[in-house]
Amino acid sequence: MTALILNSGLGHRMGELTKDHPKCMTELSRSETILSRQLKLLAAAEIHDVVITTGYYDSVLEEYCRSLALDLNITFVCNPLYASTNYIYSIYCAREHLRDDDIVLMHGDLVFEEDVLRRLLAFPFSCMTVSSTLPLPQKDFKAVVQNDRIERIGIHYFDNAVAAQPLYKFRKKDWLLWLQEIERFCESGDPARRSCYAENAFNEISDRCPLYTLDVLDALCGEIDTPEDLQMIQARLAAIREKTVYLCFSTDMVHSGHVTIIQKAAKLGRLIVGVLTDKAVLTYKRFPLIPFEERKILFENLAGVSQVVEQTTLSYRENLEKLRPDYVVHGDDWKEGFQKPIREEVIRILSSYGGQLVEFPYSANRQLIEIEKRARAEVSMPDIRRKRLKRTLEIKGLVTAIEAHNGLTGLIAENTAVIHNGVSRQFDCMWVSSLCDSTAKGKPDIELVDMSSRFRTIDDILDVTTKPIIFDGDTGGLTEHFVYTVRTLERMGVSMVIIEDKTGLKKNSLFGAEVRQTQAPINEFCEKIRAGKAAQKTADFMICARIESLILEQGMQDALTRAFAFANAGADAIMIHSRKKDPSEVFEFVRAFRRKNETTYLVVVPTSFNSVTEDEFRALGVNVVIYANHLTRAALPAMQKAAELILENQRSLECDPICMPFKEIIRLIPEG
Ligand code: SPV
Ligand code: MG
Repeated sequence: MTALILNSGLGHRMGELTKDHPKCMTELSRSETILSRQLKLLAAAEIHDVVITTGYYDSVLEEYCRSLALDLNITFVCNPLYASTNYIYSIYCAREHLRDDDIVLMHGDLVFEEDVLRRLLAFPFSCMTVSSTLPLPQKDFKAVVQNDRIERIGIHYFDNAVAAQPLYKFRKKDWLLWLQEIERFCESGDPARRSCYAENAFNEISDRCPLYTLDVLDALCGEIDTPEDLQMIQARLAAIREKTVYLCFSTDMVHSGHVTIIQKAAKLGRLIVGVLTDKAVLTYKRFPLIPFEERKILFENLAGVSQVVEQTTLSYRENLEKLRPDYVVHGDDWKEGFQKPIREEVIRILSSYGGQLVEFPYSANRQLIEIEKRARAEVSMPDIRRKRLKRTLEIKGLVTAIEAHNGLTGLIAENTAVIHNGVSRQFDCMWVSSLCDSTAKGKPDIELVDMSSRFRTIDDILDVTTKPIIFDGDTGGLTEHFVYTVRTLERMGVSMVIIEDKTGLKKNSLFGAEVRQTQAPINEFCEKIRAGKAAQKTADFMICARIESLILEQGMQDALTRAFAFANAGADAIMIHSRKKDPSEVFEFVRAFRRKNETTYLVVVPTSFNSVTEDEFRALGVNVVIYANHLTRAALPAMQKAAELILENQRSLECDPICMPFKEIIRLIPEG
């Protein structure tokens, strides 16, 4: 795309203001002229090739452009007959520079909002800016329009006409038609054809040259011909600067793409940046490398940002209702996919008070993908991953875990996110269940799968995920063995091990007292906790004591006595288990425990008492909710069904509808 700016004219109607420089150098404010504004907007829109036709005060103009030191390749073409011809002849003089590209053409006295240029460039066809809301001007351009297509442009047309501004985008093919006609006019030998409007030449070929209207309505897009025009446009620009723009960031790594969108947003008005809190980021994205407070300072110090506020949810609702910005700016990447409902809500809220959503093309370039890959590698390192469970507990109060028993289920735990009723959610961490790990190997949950094999499962999950891990350590085995387990888990980057107060042959708790199981004596189990705590090397690793008194029908008092003893022995967390559908015994335990102990984390596994919501657990003072076996239990019937369908039909066609297409599986498992 090449920009053509026509600056040859005398601008005599401006009086004193153009006494010693061309009109385009008229100041709009202390920091910008008509021309510097145009050039900066072009550079911001990534249009770097500019042709400027000059004449009146040509060397002053050239020197001024150079002094702006913008990242532009400007070609100056002087129209030697500027005093006796019109810009049709200036274009003719510049013709050799205008043959190879699409063209954005503007008069040198035209002032427009950045959004007008953005829309012009995004328009799929050749177009001219018009305004259907402006009254038809007596002396200025009007366009005669038929079905959005322009048939005539000039100052004398009033029928079927709209006010038009000399700002065009031409696709090369269409432009060359007009240019050819301009050449014909200028080479005709008739002086009148060199001093008329270039649009007269367009009118000759408009049937062959499709030019559409881009209706900018009330947006600023106007020429400055007189000091009165200047005053009016200065007032409009001041009003634009008064406008507020809202842009939200969750990122912890600012790159050139962010800087560009900030610059573009700041052009629309006073820019308020919303920074997502850590808690909000955790609802849909990986853990931020930099905490909220630092990310906020980072944005406060970026050029173009006027104010930074916190955004506490992925939904913009709260901040939009409070700030009522004139514009919300976002990349256009949220039109589809996960954030689509968030976008739709933003549009609804904006339209309720007349705000506008401005979307810029989003390009996920290779460099960006590389940065994100490095960030993910960083957050999956053992030292960083391990401490994140504690940090997430501090941030959220209540965290959720879903079971994972191999790399694939790890990826589901890692990547599944939803937006439900405008609220985004994902799991905070993963539970490596003894039941599911054993089941995946076709073995009973009786500590038969040895620790080395369990570590192998953890390793497979660690390999492809970043989220923290809570490990189901069964009974922890002998105290002498448990200390080694603690060190290995800690070294691997696991955040918490849960050991249950059973001894001898452990069976799954969901059998309850139906099978013979023995609870460990309190002292013995306290000793195991103490030894484990003494063995760990970092402050991040946590040991959770799991109490089986309710499972083994030993009563509430026994459960509470054990809980206080285990907490005193150094357990970072207490897990209370129950296999009753009715949650009242768990509630009673949690309430009684919390009355005396407010700090030790409380963990529940609501497989049986599954009607209780996370909010209810949070209100009671529970900190970790583990969905302990649901991926295994959901997968099993689906696999059984597939096997049956193939057997019944003696082919796999009938089984296909319940199978995930391979393309989707490949998407779930990215390469590299
Ligand atoms: C597991 O998931 O292996 C557990 C929880 O220990 S439960 O099956 O409920 O005992
Ligand atoms: Mg278990």
